[in-house]
Amino acid sequence: MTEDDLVHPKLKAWLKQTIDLCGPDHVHICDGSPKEYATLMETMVAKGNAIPLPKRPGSYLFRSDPSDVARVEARTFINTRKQDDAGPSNNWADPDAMRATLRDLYKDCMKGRTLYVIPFSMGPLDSPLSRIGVEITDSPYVVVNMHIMTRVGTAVLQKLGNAGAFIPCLHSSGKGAGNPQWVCAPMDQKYISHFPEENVIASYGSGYGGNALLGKKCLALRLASAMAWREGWMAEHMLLLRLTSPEGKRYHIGGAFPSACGKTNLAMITPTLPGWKAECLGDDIVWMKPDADGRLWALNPEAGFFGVAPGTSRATNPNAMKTIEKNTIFTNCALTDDGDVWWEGLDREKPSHLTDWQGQSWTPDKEAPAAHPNARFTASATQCPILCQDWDAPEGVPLDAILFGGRRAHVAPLVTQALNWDHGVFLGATLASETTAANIGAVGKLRYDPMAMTPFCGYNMGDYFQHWLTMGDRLGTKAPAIFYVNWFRKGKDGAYLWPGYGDNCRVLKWICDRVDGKVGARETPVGYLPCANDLDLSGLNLAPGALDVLLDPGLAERKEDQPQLEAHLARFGDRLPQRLRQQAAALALCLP
Ligand code: OXD
Ligand code: MN
Repeated sequence: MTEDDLVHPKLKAWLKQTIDLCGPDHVHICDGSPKEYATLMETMVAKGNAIPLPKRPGSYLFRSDPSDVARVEARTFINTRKQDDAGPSNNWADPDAMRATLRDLYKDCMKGRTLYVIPFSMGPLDSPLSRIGVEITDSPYVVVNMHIMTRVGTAVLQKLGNAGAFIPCLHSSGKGAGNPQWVCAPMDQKYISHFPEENVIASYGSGYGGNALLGKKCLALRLASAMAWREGWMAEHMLLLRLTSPEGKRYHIGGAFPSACGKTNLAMITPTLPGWKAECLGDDIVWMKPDADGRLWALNPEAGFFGVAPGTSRATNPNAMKTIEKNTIFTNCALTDDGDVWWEGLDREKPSHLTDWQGQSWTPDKEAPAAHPNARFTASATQCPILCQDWDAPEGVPLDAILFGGRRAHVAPLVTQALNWDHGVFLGATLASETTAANIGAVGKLRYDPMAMTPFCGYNMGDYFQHWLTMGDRLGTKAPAIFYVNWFRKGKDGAYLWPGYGDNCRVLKWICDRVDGKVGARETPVGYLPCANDLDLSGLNLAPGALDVLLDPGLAERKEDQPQLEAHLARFGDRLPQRLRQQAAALALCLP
């Protein structure tokens, strides 16, 4: 197919305009076929950009430039006409000024390169919730990743017809000349730019993950969250799983945790409690909409996993390990001498020799890790051995419970049930977590990350809080129950108190039983907490005293957090809903 075969006048016009601006040597309209994927991979292997992995059929390793290894929140912009509409949690730029800056950068940026047109759908093509995007990129690495992460190809163009709505997503790796293996622009020339009032995305200068695979964070979260606000649905940074009890009852659970806090592990959990079965529906993004039955229905708009490799192992996530046995793209992992990938946390023993993520010889005496802490795998959802058969059901699945959670060594108990929807929204709005390597910046610093959406909310977060409250009003008694979990609480010796991973099903069981009103809890100012005997701890050997700490509401510690929490909420000024102010005031009254 060539650009002359395109029948959609707006798409044709946008493509022509982009070709004129970016000046590529060639244009390729992607059909999404396995042949297209194979040809691109062959070309990248021939150029030395992709390393085939003999131990994993159909799999390849890529190494990025050392400056281009994660999302860049500091270079991510929401361009609304009024600054206040982007809100205090986003970088803002005037749309006209941003367009002018980008025009200069994009000018002739694709000289000597091929421009790829990727028609993609977020969500199954037959779902009323789905949205179509078209990404134009000069990066073949982006094309192969989009093949896995979204539904790409001719069927999307057919659905679009000549008048269907699509979101234009323009991406260029940038003009940087330095690294022939991985082109990218210097940091101050990277722009991950969103125009939510026009539904347009423009990304320049980075080839990595969420900066470049524009269906993911840019479309399915930042733009979608703003669309959802306008249209009465929700776009959230959540995993989605189905849990089936020994009696055969199904529960659907969505979980919002910040990046690199274990969403993929929970989404693919292997329950340690006999008789409980888990199935994965998604690990990063959930779109949710109230249906005619009054319940909230949830759908994962992605088609693959872009997971953090370090820490993933047969012990922590055996299902992810099976998912990535073949047909997987690895980025910034280490390479073993016999042609496999390796990362910290994969095995107990470190190999005696590796090639590190920067292509240098590595031995275990080296201080620096062999794999980058934000090294990733890209694999199709269909390779997950516990993928739920309803993962691409056009209507989604009805949601029973929503979890919020983060990494918190102190303060937050193992699990808390919100007292009601407003309180649940308050728990989400005050989610606090220690930062990870998923963003370029400091690691391990505490930050408030409401609903794990700080980097992904495409409009003013005060309005986003109000949207959550409004959705609760709409759902009424059919609203999912809200919980706050923390697998990462540490004891005085700095060791984790809770085993996590498969044993998190013990917490999920309590959650399902709470949904059914079958199990006890005690009411505290921070929510309903299980008493020790409300949790199924059979066969688990917790350290003496661990449970007391895990189930402590942490009121004294919260008192210390209070100034930070108040400052966090105060940032939203007038846009902070009164109902959340009331929640904050009620909590303050209960602290010692
Ligand atoms: C991701 C992230 O890649 O949140 O999912 O950074
Ligand atoms: Mn994420």
